[in-house]
Amino acid sequence: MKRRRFLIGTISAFAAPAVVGRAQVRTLSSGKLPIPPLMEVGEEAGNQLAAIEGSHSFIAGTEARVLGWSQDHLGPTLRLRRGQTARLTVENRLNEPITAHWHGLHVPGRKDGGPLSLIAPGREVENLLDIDQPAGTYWYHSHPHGRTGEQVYRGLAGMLLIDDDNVSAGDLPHNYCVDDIPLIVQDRAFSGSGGLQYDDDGMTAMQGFRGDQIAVNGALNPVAKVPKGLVRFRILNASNSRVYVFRFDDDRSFHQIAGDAGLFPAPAPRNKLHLAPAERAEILVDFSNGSIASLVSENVPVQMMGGMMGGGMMGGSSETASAEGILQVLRVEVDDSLPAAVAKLPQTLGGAPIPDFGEPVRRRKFQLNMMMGMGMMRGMFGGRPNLGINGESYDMDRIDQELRLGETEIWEISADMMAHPFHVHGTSFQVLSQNGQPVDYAKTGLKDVVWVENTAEILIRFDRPATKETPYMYHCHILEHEDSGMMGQFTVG
Ligand SMILES: [Cu+2]
Repeated sequence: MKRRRFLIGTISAFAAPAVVGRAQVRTLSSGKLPIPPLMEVGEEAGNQLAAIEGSHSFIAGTEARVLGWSQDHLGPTLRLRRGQTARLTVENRLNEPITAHWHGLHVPGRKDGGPLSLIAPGREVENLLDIDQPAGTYWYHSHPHGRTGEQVYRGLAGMLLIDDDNVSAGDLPHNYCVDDIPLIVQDRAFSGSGGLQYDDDGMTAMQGFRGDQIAVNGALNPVAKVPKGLVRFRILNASNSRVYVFRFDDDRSFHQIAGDAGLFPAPAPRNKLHLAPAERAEILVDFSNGSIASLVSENVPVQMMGGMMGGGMMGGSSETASAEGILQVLRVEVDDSLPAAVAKLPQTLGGAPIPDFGEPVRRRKFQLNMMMGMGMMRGMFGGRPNLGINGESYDMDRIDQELRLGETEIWEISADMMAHPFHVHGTSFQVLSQNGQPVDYAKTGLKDVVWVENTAEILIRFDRPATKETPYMYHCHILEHEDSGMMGQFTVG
C-alpha cells in the first residue's frame, strides 16, 4: 500500500501553536461547539455506521479532505445500555481496509475490532455487542495495523457512552448536548490551503505526531453555551500523541467524577487534569454564578529522556525544547435560557463500580522499547522506525502472551526513552502504582489506559475470551508508536 506523505521533515515547521499571548497566532474563527449527533444503539436492526471520505472546514473559507463515520468528519456519539445487546452494522465505503474497534468495551476478541478484524473496502460487518460493564465514557476508532494513526487523525473516531438504567443518574447532569457535553479533543496541523497535514515517518514517528491547533469535536477555538448550573464535560483525548494538562483560565476548581471506565466512588476535586492519548475523564464544572471561562491546556512538551534524544538529534523541533505557552481549547459561556437540571454537587456517586479483582496469581512484565537497534536508526534517518515491546516489534502472525480466563494478574510495565500511554483491549484494570508510588483508586477509577513515565503496575483480569484468530492487543496509544510496532497480542482462554 502506498503510504501517504503529507509533510516532509519534522514538525518544527508547524511548531507555532495557537498560544494565548503570543503574536504569531493565526486568526481563527470562534464558532459554536459542534456536538456529534446522538445515536441510541439498541437491539433493533438499522443502526449503521459507514466509514466515508468527506470534506470539512476547520479554517473558514477552506476545505480539508477528511474521514468520518456516517458523516463528513468524526462520528455520532453512540449510546449503549448495560444489560442490552447493541446491534450495529459497520460498512467500509473507503478504498482501504478499516476496522471498528470499541475502545474500552468488554467484548470477546472476535468482536473487538482489532487489527486482525479488517473490513475490506465495500464490505460491511454486523456487530452484536453484549454490554455488561460500568456506565461510562468510551470511544470507537479504526485500528488497522500501520494505518491507525492516519485514519484516526483524519477522523475515524467517535465517542461511545454506556448508560446503566440501574444507576441513578438523577444526581448528575445527563441531558446530552445541554448539561452533558462530549468534548473530543485532537490536535491538528494544516497546510496553507487549510488541508490536514500528517506524517508518521522518521522522527515524527519517534516523538508521535503533534499538531499546532486544538480541535474540539472537529472545530478550532469553539464556544460552548451551557446552563447556569452544574455542567458535565466528558473529555476524550483522541489526539495521536499529545498529552494535555487541562485547567480553566480563571483557575476555578472542578470535580472529576469518572475516568476511563466508570464513575469514581465520589467526586474528586481538581484544579488541573492530566489526560494522555486515549484517556477519558468526566468532570463537573459549576457555572451557577454565570461567569464565563475558557478551558485551556498547558502545551506539554515531548519528553525524551537521555541526552541522545535531546535538542540536536530531535531535528530542532521547538516544541521539544519549550513548555511555554497555553493552548486554547474551549470557551464556555453561560446561557440563562438553557435548563440547569442539577445545581448541587453530589457527595457520593451511586452505582460507581467496586473493584473485585481478587488475588493475583501471576506477574507479567512489559517493556516498551524505543531502543531497537537498527530499527531506531531507521527512524532517525527518516524511515518508519521499528519500535516494540519486550524486544519484539508487532507481528500479526505471532501470539505474544497466553492468558487464562478469569485469572487475576499484575502487569508491570516499564518505558524507555519517553513516557507512553499503555492500553489493553478487552477489559478494564486498576492502576496499583506509577513510578513506584501507590495510586489511589478513588482518584483514577477503573482504567484501560495507564500513563507510563518510568514504571506502572496494573491489576487486571479478563472475563471474555480471545482466540489466536482474533486476539486482544496491548499497545502504546501514541498512534505512531503503535503503527511502528509498539504492540503485542494475546489470547484469553
Ligand atoms: Cu509510545
